[in-house]
Amino acid sequence: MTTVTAHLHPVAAASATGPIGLPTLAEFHAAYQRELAQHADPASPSACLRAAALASRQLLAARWAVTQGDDARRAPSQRRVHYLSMEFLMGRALQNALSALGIEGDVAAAFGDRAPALADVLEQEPDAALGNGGLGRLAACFLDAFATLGLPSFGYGLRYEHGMFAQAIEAGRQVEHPDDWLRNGQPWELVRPELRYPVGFGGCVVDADGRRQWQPAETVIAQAVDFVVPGHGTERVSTLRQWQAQAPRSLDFATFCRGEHAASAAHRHDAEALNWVLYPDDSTAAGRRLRLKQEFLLVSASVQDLLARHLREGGAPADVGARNVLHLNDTHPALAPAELMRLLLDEHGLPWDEAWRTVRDATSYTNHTLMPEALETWDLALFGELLPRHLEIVFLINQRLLDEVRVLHPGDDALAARLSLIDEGSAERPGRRVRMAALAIAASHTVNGVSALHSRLMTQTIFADHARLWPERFTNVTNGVTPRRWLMQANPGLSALLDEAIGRGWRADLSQLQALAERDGDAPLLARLQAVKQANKQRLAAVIVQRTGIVVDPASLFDVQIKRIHEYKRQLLNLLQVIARWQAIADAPQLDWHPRTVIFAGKAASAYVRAKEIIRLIHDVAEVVNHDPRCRDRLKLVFLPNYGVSLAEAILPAADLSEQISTAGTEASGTGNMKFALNGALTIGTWDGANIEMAESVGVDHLFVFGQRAEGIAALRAQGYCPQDWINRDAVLQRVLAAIGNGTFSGGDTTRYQALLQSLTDEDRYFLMADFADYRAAQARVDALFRHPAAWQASALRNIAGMGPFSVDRTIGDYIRRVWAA
Ligand code: 26Q
Repeated sequence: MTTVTAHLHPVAAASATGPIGLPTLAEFHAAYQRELAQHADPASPSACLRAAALASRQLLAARWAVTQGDDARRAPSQRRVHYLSMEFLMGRALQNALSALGIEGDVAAAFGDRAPALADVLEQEPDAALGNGGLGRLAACFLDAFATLGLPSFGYGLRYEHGMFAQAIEAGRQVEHPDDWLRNGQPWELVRPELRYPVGFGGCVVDADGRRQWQPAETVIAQAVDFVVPGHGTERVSTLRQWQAQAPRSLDFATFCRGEHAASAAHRHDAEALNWVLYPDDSTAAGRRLRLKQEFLLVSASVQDLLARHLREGGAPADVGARNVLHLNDTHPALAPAELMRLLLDEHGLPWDEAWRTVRDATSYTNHTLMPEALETWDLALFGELLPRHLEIVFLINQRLLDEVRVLHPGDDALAARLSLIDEGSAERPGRRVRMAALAIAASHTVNGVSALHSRLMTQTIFADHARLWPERFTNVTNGVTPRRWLMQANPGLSALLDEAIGRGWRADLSQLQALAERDGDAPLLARLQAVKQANKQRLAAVIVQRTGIVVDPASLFDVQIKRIHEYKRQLLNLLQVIARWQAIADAPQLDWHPRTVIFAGKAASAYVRAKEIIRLIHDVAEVVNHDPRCRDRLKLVFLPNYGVSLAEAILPAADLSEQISTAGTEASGTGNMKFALNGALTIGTWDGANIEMAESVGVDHLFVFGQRAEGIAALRAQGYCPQDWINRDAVLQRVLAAIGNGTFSGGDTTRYQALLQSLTDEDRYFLMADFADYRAAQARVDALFRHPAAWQASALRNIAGMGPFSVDRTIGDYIRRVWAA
């Protein structure tokens, strides 16, 4: 029995933000001054940013060395966690580093008189946005917990030169611009010249000395670039190691000397292209090929690195699993167990069964989505061309798997076909494909979903056959978020209030928030909670006018939906409700409407036409509503462009209402829902993902729950759902759809939203029509409660109080107990 245990430093509550010691601050200043002196314009915010980042990095590097030494000497039973992810959405690093070093306050003071304000310096830093959304931000929160809990660990990712695209809005439409986050250099990065691994592609497999040997046709070098992740209230750090592909030779010297300068470096272009962008559009064959190569680059370099470290520390190849965890953040790194098999079989000569046991001891996998179309598969021909030895290994794993199935379920060929790692193709989708989730499950000792509902549905739907075959493999670990970034740093006003009310210990033990629950009759506390919210809303109002030109009333109810734009997340349902509200106000402006500001932010995938139409419709509706004199200030509609980690930090503390309205059974967990509630927003939401567990923790009366539940949705689907029936019964809904259709929001153009409308009236895949009336009823309850500020704030306080279980520290504790110690 092996274990993973965090060091679980008894975090002195006060040390989380307080100075860890004078030497740290003095060292920081010395390093800071040295860096600044080298700058042409030392008073500029960008010079201060660079100097502060380099000075912080220097202090963190010292902690890194100590942590590495401690980890190498860890107890024999303790496993090191390797978290493989194609995405890490780290956001900015400086404020987090200063706060972890315990010198944020001192640095702010020191910056004040001589240089720009610290806040202006922090604003200079570009987000590290090497991810798309929830899955990538979860990985970043995990690193924070790894470091804070003192868990021996590495995050492994790719160093994309262009992360998530920057979103601009032109004439109401999303326009994508490349994200040039490295343009001013990256002071946080530590290149590790000694850590370089060859990664092969293509070629053939031969027999040599009784072993299979892969002879790749092409090799690139994976160069390690480290990013130190500081822990809070501890001197422990974790490491995010990102791979940069390089050509094995800088240039072909003979070609260069012949004067063919471009040709002499052509191979460099091919190698470096692997790092250009996050998620190349996979609608083209060239894009898919690049994506598969990226996945293998991540996997191969990471597995070589962990194996080398394991051997260096004196481990035997067959003990890799006893000493190491190889965790797959969704299936994107699912080639890792195949690569570890290859190394153990072909390089270390382990027999198959021993190698397979070792791999399965090490590997675990998290699924993040039930959408069948998001389940990754690879064309078998492409797979075999790029990774011939890995395809052989996949076939061998499959053979043994199917033998096991035939013994347990003789004659059930249909079951065997469903469980196979290979999809044999169908009339609609011809061609054989490798099923990455099936590979990940076969290679893992434990597979988890990310909320209770999601984990249950996972074993009842997409992985039902696997769960019958291997029920003991499946478990749940509900997501969580880091209170350090999402409360302490994003919301200093609320943090200070909490410190006074319940002490400072919540940073390291979020369950302490529970002490607030009994205080919901404490009028002075509720008044201060409201004052903090009001100040945050004022700050956001300034951001809104600066970025959109729209003036909003900070006294209005801030109703916020921020997340990727996706049909299942139902931003469109929210917008339909906004239109209905506008129509009602226009009908009877004399009534006592409580002012509302509806705020959206989020990016649409560049090839996702329907999601882009929704962004355009939001802008078209805003144009009409925001200029309707009958509305005056009772309704404002805002779309904040370029949503990302930093914008979320500005928005979340200012929200009154959090929109979590996905079709029940579609949102695996959600993590924004937790961040909102932690910042004192009330949730309007469906019985979906982690909303359910939040309701259970907070008390269901303190959320506005509406809509069909997952079982109801499944029943509607089974009956043959007909959206038109729901429309026919609802005059408000008819009027809303009519307004969109008759060009009210498109200058009389009746074609612009025809396809979008038709998707609602014909198929309505996400059941907006079925949930519309109940959603409006829930919104009416929101309006009613908001008229009673004390009651609203009491509910807000209860929401904060119930967020203890949604700390990422609890999540990682669960992984340690349920997944990584197995
Ligand atoms: C699939 C096939 C081929 C290429 C890429 C993909 C792909 C890429 C990214 C599939 C899925 C993703 C991202 C999924 C994701 O972000 N899921 C979110 O994960 C969060 C953390 O667990 C949850 O809170 C969200 O509910 C879930 O949507």
